[in-house]
Amino acid sequence: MDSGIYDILDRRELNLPNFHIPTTHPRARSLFVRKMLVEGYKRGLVVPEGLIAHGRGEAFDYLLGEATSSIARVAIKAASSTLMLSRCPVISVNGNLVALCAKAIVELSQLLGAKIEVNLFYRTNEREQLIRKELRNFGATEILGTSLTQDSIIPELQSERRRVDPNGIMRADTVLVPLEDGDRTEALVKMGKTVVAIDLNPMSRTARSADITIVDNVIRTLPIMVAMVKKLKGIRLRYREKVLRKAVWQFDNRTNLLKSESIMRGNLVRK
Ligand code: PTJ
Repeated sequence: MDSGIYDILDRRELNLPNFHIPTTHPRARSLFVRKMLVEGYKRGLVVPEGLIAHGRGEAFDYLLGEATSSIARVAIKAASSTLMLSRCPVISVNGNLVALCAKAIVELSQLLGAKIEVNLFYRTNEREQLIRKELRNFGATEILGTSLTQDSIIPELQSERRRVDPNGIMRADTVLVPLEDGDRTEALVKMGKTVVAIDLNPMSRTARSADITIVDNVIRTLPIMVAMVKKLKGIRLRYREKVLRKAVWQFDNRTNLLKSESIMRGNLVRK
């Protein structure tokens, strides 16, 4: 089992109402993920636009073969290493991400000692609180970015995403931005931050502007990242930094994106 969603389907960890698709159905996983998002929408975590964004992601995932490629795994190792080497890593979360991966986000933040900051494109106080509550249910203790009384502004960014926590994204040296819009990634890079993105679209501005882009579905990537960080933490201390630095140094985002595009083109010809 290499992905979180297999886990969920097999162990029925999430007991979603009215999900009657048998696990043997050829598209069971994909339908289950849709159901998770729809439930997230009904609970107020996800915006309607988030369902559309997911549809775009699904199309790219289909071309990718709905599996985490060896190319994505190289990026996951470089991303995990970068986050482990960072002084102040922050995981930025939005509605879709929390509906799909709340448990893995919390586990990853605990393993990395990374802060979690809620940063919404369609920001409302009500959604911020619901997302905060959901993350707390999965064991998160400190969640930044909700009810910002004191905020910092990301320069040159017009959307609601420009308002960030002075002790979170503003202070971070590395920001993990799963499911992102390109504007903020570009702005964060301009501010000198290292940006790690997870995006199924290797041609997006986010994918191209980030320092490390994992071209994969967040629902598969985050549990793999959790396992990767655990594995890297298991390396004897005196060798560990060398291994981490090598994974970062060997990684080239442009080459990695081209390889992901090539997987998609190959599948397109075969399908
Ligand atoms: O919760 P909010 O208010 O912050 O809003 C979140 C959305 C997703 C609506 C907002 O960030 C948005 O509009 O995103 P975009 O600009 O549509 O970008 C979403 C990107 O994520 C696209 O490139 C999709 O291909 C990609 N994507 C969608 N679903 C997934 C994904 N990438 C990885 N895993 C997914 N499950």
